[in-house]
Amino acid sequence: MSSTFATHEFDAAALARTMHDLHDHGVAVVPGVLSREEAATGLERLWAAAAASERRGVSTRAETLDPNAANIRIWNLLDLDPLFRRLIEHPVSAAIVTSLLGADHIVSNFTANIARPGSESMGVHSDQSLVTPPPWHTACAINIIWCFTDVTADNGGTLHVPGSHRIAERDDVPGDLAARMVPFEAPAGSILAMDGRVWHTSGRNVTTDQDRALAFAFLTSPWVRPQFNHSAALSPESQADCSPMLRYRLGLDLWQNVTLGQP
Ligand SMILES: O=C(O)CCC(=O)C(=O)O
Repeated sequence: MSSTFATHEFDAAALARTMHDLHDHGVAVVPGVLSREEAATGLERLWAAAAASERRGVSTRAETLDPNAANIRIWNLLDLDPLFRRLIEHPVSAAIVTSLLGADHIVSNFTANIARPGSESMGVHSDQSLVTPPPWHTACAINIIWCFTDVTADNGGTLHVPGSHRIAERDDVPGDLAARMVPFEAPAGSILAMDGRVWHTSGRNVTTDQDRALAFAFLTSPWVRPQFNHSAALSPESQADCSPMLRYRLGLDLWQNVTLGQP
């Protein structure tokens, strides 16, 4: 994949449909944001990033998150490959996130989870509940989930509870959340936009021969503290490669009190 992507047809009507789904269900799938070839290249680069992370001494095994070693976690995508710096600024993603959170949204982190055969579900959570206290009446976080492989119920499609973005307090989380979960399914090249308030978990990969590779761009309102310290995480070379808008979203400049143009 080059640093630019094949043009994707995402007009005002497609954005309106996506925002309608996000509003009603808390999730929206947009197929074909990347071509299948671009997704395949993205998958190669993801594996290369995993190897580079291990070489740096940053383990791709998250023992506190995943029940076994079949999940490969890649934490610092934005520093590991320029492809991911381009992807986080993809116009389809930017249009959706700007519609939900506003033009001044920021990047909390961008990580990947490759669920290999035999992987099991992690704990159920909502991402917004990890970065802000309740009540969660409005969205201040969103995940743009990039599919580098086909994603199915069997290969570990993210399990989520449609409509759970309306849960405002921890006490309102239903006891039978697990029973209400449905898998997210989409062809390689799609994105899943998931409101940060949706309760979800990784699916179990019950196949014997299919990897499920997803990258999670987690974006928030500007007043939410990012989960990653991008100034520390990005090398000077990676920082120099960021556009002015990406520098703003990553908090790389000394002074944040800027007037933003529209992304
Ligand atoms: O891999 C998945 O399907 C979900 C991952 C997730 O929710 C997380 O890492 O917080």
